[in-house]
Amino acid sequence: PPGKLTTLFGNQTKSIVWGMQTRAVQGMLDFDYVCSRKEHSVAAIVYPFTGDHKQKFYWGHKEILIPVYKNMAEAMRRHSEVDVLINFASLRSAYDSTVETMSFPQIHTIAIIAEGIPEALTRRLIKMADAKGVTVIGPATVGGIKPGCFKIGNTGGMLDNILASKLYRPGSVAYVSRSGGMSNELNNIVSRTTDGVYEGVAIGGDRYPGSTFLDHVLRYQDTPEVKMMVVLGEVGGMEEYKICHAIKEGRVTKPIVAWCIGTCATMFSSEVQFGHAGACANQDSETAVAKNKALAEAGAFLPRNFDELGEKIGAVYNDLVSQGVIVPVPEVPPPTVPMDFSWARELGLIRKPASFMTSISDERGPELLYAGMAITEVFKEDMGLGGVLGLLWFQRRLPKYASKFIEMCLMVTADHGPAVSGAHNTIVCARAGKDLVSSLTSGLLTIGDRFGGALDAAAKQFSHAFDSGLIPMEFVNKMKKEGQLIMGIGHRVKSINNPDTRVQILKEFAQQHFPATPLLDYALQVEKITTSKKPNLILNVDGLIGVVFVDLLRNCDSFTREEADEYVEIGALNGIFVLGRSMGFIGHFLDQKRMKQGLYRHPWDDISYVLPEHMTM
Ligand code: Q5B
Repeated sequence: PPGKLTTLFGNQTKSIVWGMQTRAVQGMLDFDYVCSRKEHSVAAIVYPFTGDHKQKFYWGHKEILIPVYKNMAEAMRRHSEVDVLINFASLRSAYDSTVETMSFPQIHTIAIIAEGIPEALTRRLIKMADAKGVTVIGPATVGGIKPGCFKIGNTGGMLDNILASKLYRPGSVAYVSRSGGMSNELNNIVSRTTDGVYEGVAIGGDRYPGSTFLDHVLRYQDTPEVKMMVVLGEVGGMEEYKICHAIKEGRVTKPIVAWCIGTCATMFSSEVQFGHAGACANQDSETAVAKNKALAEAGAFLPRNFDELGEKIGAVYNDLVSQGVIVPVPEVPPPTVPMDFSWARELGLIRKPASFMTSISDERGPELLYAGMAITEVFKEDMGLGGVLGLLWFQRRLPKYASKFIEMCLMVTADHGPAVSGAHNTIVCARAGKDLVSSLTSGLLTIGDRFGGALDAAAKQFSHAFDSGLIPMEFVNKMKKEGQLIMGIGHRVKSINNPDTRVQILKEFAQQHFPATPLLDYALQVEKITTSKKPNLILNVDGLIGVVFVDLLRNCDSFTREEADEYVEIGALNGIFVLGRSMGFIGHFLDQKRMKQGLYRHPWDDISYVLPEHMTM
């Protein structure tokens, strides 16, 4: 079988990432940038669940596009320079995608980041990889890192960690550990006690890892730039004994600082399974204590406990420096990688004025909030549509009678037949073949002073007159003198002889349930005057809702006077008609569609054509 490579990664290594792991890819790109690589290490992403496309990433300050392929063969064909695959496939698909990867001879290293692959399948993968000369790192791992060259996925953590552990440039110490989490700790320890990490691999916690401690120790032995090694083993398995053997045989001659974690297992009366699948001693020789003893006897440098690991690494390193084996090189500051906005904000380093503000609802948390009230509470308290409207429009819980009144307004304004201008427009639009939203909005756009949109103006006119002390007659006369119509007065078909029961219903409710209705009383006196002139000049549905809403806002104890005036000023009240009548317009739209009504064309005999006569020159 072809031999495996000693050098897995260089500063020109190119990889393919299997899986849409955009954060991990961005992390790799940021690492590449901070290492001053000329080009980024991710050539492409393979993700079978979307079509071929390009995904945006940052390369330093610049935005770049990385291709995403549905199909691995296509990715390999287009990126023949790639020799590393980082496999983020799930435990269910990791086996198949790794087998597929091995069918491409260009790939010599595969890092698999998937916990829980069945051991039988992992063993098959190992066999296949051995036969093809492919190095597998993982499966249950975070990967590995080679400062200045390449980072597998999320290894090394975030950029601040990478900078703190100086992983942007190579040192002289190579390590191999089982745990990905502990490899982060090693990055930190090594960077503080030596000239830094040359390469580090976490082989993963599986009983059968794709590559072993010894595989990496031998690679490091054969890499001239590596001057010393650190092996962080753990309870369970016999892999560490292979290192002992290699030291004794003289195959490994570079100094190794080693420690197996899990020595506390001896304090338990029965066998303990630690976090990793392989971290359990099935016999005495698999205990951390036995393995530490064997490593020390073989000639590795062992601290007395994990806490002293850094000291031991530092001591061995200093020895190598004093012997001239290691000559520390001057530090060169790495290029600056811009920090992600969200991270900088989380760290409290920056602030930015929001582009827009909201104070009515919040969907970000576990539960939707309406004006601070959880939606489950809204239902628990049976707040109804009126209550919800109170929360969203006025940001407060209104008294029960107020919510009821709002619901009644929505009910009475829901429809007033097909002849009114808004319904007519909706119907014409629906019959022209338009969709619901277009037909609805064409109806809504007719709402204005003359039709359904007189609530706010009525509220303003009546309350200004009332507040300035005009008696109803003075108000009517003043409006007439100014040539202005009184908003909320008059109806095309309703009159004192044909009263509008909708107005009647709302009026009676307000009179019975509201604490006070001074503006309604005032408007009814105005109505007496106008209807004495013309029977259709009644207080209409717009006018009634307008004035009664002012009474509600001013007297329900939920608003200050300023707040009450502001809602009228900003035009909240027409919203009641818009919302209510939307129900009717949608009904008309559905009705026309249901009855398969064809294109409407207005009949000629209903149009008076009054063109200017033909002029002769
Ligand atoms: N005159 C509503 O007018 C209408 C007067 C007035 C003083 C007034 C008209 C008006 C104010 C706006 C208003 C909401 C256009 C109406 C609604 C929803 C609806 C609709 C539905 C639904 C009707 C005849 C004579 C003239 C006028 C005088 C009229 N209004 N004087 N103040 N407000 N009102 N809009 O019948 O001397 O003969 O020249 O603009 O409140 O939209 O069901 O249809 O649920 O869908 O066309 O209920 O009143 O009368 O304009 O020919 O006027 O009365 O100056 O006097 P009409 P006009 P003169 S509710």
